Amino acid sequence: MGSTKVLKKVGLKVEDILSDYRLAVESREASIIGRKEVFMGKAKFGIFGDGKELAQIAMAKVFRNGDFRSGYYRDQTFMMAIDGLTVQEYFAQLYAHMSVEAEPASGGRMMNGHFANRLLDENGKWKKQTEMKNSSSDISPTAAQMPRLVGLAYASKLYRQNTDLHDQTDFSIKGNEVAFGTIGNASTSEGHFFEAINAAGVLQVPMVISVWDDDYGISVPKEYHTTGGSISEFLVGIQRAKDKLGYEIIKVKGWDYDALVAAYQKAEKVAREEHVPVFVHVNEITQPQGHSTSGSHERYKSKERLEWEKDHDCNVKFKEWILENELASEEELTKLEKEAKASAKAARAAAWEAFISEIKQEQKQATDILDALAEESAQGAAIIQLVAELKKTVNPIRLETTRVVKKVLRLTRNEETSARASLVAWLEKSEALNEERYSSLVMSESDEASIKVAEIKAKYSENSPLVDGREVLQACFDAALSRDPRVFAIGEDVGKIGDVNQAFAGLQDKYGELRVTDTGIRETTIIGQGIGAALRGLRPITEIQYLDYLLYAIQTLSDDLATLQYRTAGGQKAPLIIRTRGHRLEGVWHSGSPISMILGSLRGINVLVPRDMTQAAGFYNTMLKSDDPALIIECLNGYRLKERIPDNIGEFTVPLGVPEVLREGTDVTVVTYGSMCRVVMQAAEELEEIGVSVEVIDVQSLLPFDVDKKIVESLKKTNRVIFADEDVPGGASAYMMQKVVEEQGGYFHLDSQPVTISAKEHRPAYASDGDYWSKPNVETVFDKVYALMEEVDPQRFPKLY
Ligand SMILES: Cc1ncc(C[n+]2csc(CCOP(=O)(O)OP(=O)(O)O)c2C)c(N)n1
Ligand SMILES: [Mg+2]
Repeated sequence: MGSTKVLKKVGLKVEDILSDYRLAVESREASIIGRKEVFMGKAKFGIFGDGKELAQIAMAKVFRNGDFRSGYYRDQTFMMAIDGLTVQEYFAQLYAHMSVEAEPASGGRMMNGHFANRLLDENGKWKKQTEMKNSSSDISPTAAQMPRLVGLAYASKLYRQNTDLHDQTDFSIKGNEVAFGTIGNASTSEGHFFEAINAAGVLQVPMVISVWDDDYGISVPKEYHTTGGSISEFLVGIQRAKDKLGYEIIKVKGWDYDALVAAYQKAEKVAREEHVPVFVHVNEITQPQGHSTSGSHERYKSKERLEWEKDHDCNVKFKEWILENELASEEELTKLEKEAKASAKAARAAAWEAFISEIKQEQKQATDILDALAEESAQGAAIIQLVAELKKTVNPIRLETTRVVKKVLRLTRNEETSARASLVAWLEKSEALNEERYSSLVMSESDEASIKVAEIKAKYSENSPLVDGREVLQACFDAALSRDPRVFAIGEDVGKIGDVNQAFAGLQDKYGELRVTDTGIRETTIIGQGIGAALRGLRPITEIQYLDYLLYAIQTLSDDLATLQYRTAGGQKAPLIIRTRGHRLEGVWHSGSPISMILGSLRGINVLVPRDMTQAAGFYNTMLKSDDPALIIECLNGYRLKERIPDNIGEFTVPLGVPEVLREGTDVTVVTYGSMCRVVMQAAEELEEIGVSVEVIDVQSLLPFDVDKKIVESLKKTNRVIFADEDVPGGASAYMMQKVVEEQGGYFHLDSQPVTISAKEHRPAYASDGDYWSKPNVETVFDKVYALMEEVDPQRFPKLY
């Protein structure tokens, strides 16, 4: 084919094509040098995008401002092609350069190959997404990018179809943005992949999902992963037809430049214009350096396969194509390759210099003080030796200096010199810096942080109606939906019937199907749908029907949502509210008590456990004012209990981390939450009848927990404490005990050993008797409190049984 014909076919100029080639070579060179850096000990681990350059360059051509990517660790070339990553930043991440300026995706917190742009400014406020090319932040678990991808695409549907959102131009221009996903072939075996593919097909959202198919997942070939060996053939049933909604499926080879360009032009057009999801299967992709720095692919690929990979290397094929079509000469390309390689080398050197000079500078500040201290100290010789060894380190890292400083402070513990004082000051400053570097931003630190939302007390008047608890929530959600068009609720049975307990009853009729929406039974993509939409400026309330089913979504919640602010060092946020109901119903899968699982896996998300629907409503109002995510667990057995609707139902807020004393007492403090509040209050009344005075505290919010350390005040009065809940022994009751007895220093005020009350080690058996002998009840609480009193005064409180 003549060169003009070719240019016409791909719709590109020669210089564009040569610039693509240059980028392909530069990105490849970055992969090659990156691997060497790891083997030289300058970085801990490396995973690279070599072999996958060309498809990414083609995809980048149709990626516009406002669009979003949700991908994985192979996408460096795409990120470079959209100007979302420099080669220097790429290396800064490889080295773990703890600086947002040097490494904007994660401030050095994430492993190499984990990409993201900064959606937030330095104050944690949204930047204009419609003026940027956006990439949601990658995570390592395979296919974990899929649930979020559904939400990123779903946001476009809402922005297009809900005209009340058309003025949100920082986030969307009438829903014209496409969400591009990428995933490895082997990762398509995960449940998350299938759930997300189905969800996006049902929802009909503008999503283009590409599979980078290199036939392997580490060492395991495709026949172990995919029925029939081809994911696009597996999925033929989702192909749309005249009378059937579905996907457009496109199959293309990963080394075929003009076919790739055409494939992505088509994919984008269908997704952007028609809001139809597109599945792009890019096969015949290679892995020139194998999977990662953890091993070589010669161990598991045959000689023939390795040979085939050499021949089908996309950069090699691209060069052949350029030459065949006479778009450039061999010499021109060689010159271009040289330049690209030199540029990658220079970027590596600059990244290393920036990274290592900061560390060396910090080390030098410490060694200067150490040198001075050696002169003054009786331990001089030992210090000189430690410092000499430290200075010898070839590629120093921070911990080596800190270790030496701490050793020297131990050696000189009996000395008091100004140099030693300077060393202590150095350590304190360094620890504060490292706290900031490694442990900040688990939660939002903006002025919208949930912890900063001020309390507005609920107001009542004579006319405040007494209703079923669910109606309190219904009034709260009604107010939220009418106040803010960005708020929407989704979940199983949430739409038409207004959820299984009817807190949204009638609200779909009032606000329409886009605001209060039924979903399929697919917990992890319900959460992903929320995360993606929240990333794009919306305010989703996503419902998990019963707390026990949170397990289906726990991976997405834990790995994606909970880590988001932290792993991006404040570059991204998803203020998602997850609504669910738990604590108490009946049986093994409806008992709603896996609270320690939640506390253990969801740091980064507020975990709120309101005792009734009014407190729950206050938490919803608080969270809708904040930019943090929260899990709000309503009491399953509380929807029909009578409560009064506050007059300011849409405004009042319940502050986070503030426990409430439900009943004052002097003998024993019982700390509890959720449905157990009513159980403990009943037991307290019965104990009062025999002369035991119980103080009952509802912690209300487990994460954060009692931020002003108020509970210990109660222990100062009662000197006895019980932590009661419905989780397993050693679960959330032990968590509360650690907080109060250890963190708050409650230990110093105790005259009796601290006690926990929990459910049994198994899950509750079915029906009322099963519940009675599996979970704590009024009698359990009565007996435990009584036993404490018996120990104090056996005369007054003789053995009961
Ligand atoms: C949930 C989970 N299981 C296992 C791994 C370890 N792992 C990392 S990459 C990988 C193979 C992925 O292969 P594929 O999806 O084909 O992507 P490729 O690396 O070939 O581009 C595995 C098993 C992981 N990161 N996450
Ligand atoms: Mg693969």
